[in-house]
Amino acid sequence: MGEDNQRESLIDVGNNLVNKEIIDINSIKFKRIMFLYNAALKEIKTKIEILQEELNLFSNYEPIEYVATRLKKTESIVAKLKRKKCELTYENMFERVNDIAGIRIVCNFKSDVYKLVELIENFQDIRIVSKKDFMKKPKKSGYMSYHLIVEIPVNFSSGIMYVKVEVQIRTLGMDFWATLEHKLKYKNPNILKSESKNLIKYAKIINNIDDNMLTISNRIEKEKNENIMIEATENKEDLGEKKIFFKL
Ligand code: 0O2
Repeated sequence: MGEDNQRESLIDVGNNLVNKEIIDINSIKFKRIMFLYNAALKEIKTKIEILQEELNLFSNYEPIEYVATRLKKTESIVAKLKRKKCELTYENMFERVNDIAGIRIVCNFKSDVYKLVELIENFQDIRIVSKKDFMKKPKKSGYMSYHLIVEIPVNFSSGIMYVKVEVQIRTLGMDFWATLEHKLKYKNPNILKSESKNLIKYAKIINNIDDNMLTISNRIEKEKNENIMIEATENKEDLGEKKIFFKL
């Protein structure tokens, strides 16, 4: 195949995928679509890792505990389209399934989640499609998290394509609950009502713990800053002969 033909097929990838054709999960077309999402996932993962390193190095701020990425399984894409009562077309796959590429950022404290949202919104090259704050307004199940749908620019030889990625940002506590609830109930909704109630109860307990951990962190930070201020003042008053030490 000549270079021109190869290039043409890439342009094709960009222009002709979003149509009303019925999805064929064994086709090259489907493989190409998943390649686009995977490329977007690599891009956003790198962006978040660079942000994380920058925050650590320049501001001594370490809000991110870990980052995980995943491409949605084929059967889950199809199941989601069916759940949304959509025809199984490529167009619907692009337009109605927002989380084919997903990245999860797990933070220490609730305040870190909001800081991260702000920082991601400030990225110059990405587009914010939508935001859902399930921390302020948890789901009926008890689920808490912050979701952003973003469009990531990916450079291909034929030009730039914007590809959708779902960004889930939450605390360690929220992630612990969501991971277990996902296994116990989310994919298995017919569990006993009493067990659903228990899960909601534990979501609330974890939320309280998250609040308390943040309060402790804020108190420690405040005390540290006060001690630094006292030390600075004492050092200024000290004419160089006497050294005063403070316990941190
Ligand atoms: P999976 O298996 O995790 O991929 P939308 O198109 O945005 O209107 P959607 O996509 O259902 O509708 O959006 P929503 O409600 O923001 O949920 C997106 C994802 O959040 C889900 O993807 C789950 O990963 C997670 N999630 C939402 N609600 C719950 C919940 O109650 N419990 C848990 N554990 N996770 C939840 P999927 O594709 O549904 O599932």
